[in-house]
Amino acid sequence: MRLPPGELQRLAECVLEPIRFSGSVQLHGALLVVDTTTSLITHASENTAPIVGADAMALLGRPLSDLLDAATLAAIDAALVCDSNAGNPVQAVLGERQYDLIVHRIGDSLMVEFEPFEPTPSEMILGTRGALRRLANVRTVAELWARTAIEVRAIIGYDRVMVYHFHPDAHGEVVAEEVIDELEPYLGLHYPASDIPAQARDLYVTKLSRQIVNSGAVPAALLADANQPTPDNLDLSRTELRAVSPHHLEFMRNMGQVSTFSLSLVLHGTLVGMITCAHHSERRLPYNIRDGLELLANQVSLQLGSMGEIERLEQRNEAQELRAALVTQLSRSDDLVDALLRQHVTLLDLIPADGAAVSLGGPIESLGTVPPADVLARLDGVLERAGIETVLVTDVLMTEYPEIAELLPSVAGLLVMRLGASGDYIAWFRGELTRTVKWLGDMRPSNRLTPLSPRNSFSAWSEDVRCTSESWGGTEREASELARDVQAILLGRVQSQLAELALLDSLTGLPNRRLLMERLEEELDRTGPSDQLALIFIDIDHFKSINDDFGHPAGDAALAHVARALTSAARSGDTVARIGGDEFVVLCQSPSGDAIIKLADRFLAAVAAEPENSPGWHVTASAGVAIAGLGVDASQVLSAADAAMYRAKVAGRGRASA
Ligand code: BLA
Repeated sequence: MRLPPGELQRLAECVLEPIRFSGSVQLHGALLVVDTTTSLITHASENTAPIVGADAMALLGRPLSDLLDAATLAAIDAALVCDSNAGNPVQAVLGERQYDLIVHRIGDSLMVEFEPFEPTPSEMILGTRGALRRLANVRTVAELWARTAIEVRAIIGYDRVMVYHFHPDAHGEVVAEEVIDELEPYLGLHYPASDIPAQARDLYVTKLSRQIVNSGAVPAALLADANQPTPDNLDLSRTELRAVSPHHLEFMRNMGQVSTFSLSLVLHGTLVGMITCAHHSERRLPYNIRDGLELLANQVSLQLGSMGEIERLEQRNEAQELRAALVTQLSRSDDLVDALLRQHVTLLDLIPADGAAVSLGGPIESLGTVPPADVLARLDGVLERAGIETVLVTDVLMTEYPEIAELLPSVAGLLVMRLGASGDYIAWFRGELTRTVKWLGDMRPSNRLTPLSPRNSFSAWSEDVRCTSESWGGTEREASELARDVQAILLGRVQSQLAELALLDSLTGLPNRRLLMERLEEELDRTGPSDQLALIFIDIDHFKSINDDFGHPAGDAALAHVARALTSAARSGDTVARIGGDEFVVLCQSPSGDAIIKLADRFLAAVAAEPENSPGWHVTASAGVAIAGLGVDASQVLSAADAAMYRAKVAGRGRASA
């Protein structure tokens, strides 16, 4: 999709903000950092007094045991042994107040976050369990998205719960939403990639949920003990309380969001979407519920993954069946272009498009709406000059290949497979698909204070997307496999043509000596020596004198005349062959000795008939007949027929002898 104005600058600059090192925390909890080698507090958030009842400056340099009793310290140690967050939260009591401590270690630092304890409502726990079960029964991606929004809002009851899906170009879309009636719906709206910059997405792959309690609050800075690294050196990636980017807080305020809770949808290490819950006033969820919802989001991600995989496999199977049907058509047809364009399954069934064209040696033929013939004739040359070796696939021809688009003004989507250097190709064409994309907020620069500011207003804003076709969505894989099949079939045809040429006489098109001998051997194998099988050996009388008197072209014409005469006199089942020079042989099934001589006479009479167009020359021939008797092989039968023919010549030519 075309980028909104200023988006490149935002994409380049928003990613530079070091959000993991924000050096401050949100006000609803406090963070202490402890050096694990000395057990002394090295850093404290400046809001420890209201949260834990001790001044941050007073805590710096003190042991953690000044604040927590031995049992709590032992529970922290035990929690740290667990993988990931399994040991969290650790329960602690300070004076009258109870806390969830969320602990993790990073290098030599122990991070201890204090969240004032709030009991987890039992309906939230039951709701989460029920949701996990119900979501497991959902079968389609769209239903899963919708159900997720319904379930999450039923559990935590924020004003608005949205499911985002990230498109391959990183821009996002609200694909499901549950929202209170008073608010404008955002379902179906798209938003630019820079709304959630790349470094934030990287972080969300490992930190699977975030709670932002008050977008209007100024965060509490971290303070460092003397000689300790400054707080902006602390990696807060895994903390719950990390203060988020001021750009994002401004975004939230502009949207009217005071608090949010977001969950990552991660598939194979990639953030594919998010679930974001927003509320118009301060809200805070107990750690146990946040953790439970992370499990729910994980289940949704796994389900999305397997549904996507099933969908891909089904599409692939369907495409493979269509391709197999096309290949069967190709292998059964003499005319490959006909098999691709005009039979039961066509190129447009394999890959839907407005039109398809095929150039395979002969004239370029097409189906559906395609550019004019003279343009199709130039297409391969244009691709060659554009440096396209085999495949071109685009759904924005005008933007990606302006020089090719000039030739094809009505085409927005083009998929071409070039078939070698021959100029042949298979192409699919798609026209423009005018779509309206609805954006979350006006994308024009006037809707931002500066290019790096979030948008001021988020009301739906429509933009027409031009010059794009429907996406080819990976169909080039089918196209390239089909191209490979077509090339293999073409190669096979050329090879069998060559093999056929080796068995046919090039002047007359009759079987040559090799093919005759093969047939004779086959017949002998099939029937065994038999007086039913005969060879008639026919030799033109005084052939040399035709060449001498009328020239070689007349000699060739005489041979062609003899071939025609013998073929027309032959009965069905007889094989007429030219075995060399002026020698012809007819292999035939013969009822008896007398009948075969009669048959030979019939051939000689056909040869002696006046040739077409009275060329001036006239031919006669002599024939010898041999029967494939007992115990003879193919070459013996041929020699016997040759010898008989010789006897006929000696006896005065123009006759047949046995
Ligand atoms: C983060 N931006 C985010 C987050 C969301 C959005 C959901 C993640 C917050 C979280 O996980 O809790 C965007 N929120 C939305 C969108 C909707 C919504 C699209 O409710 C739609 C309805 N943001 C900007 C600009 C910049 C920017 C111009 O608009 C940068 C100059 C930055 N957004 C930005 C940053 C973060 C962010 C840096 C990370 C916040 C953090 O985790 O520190």
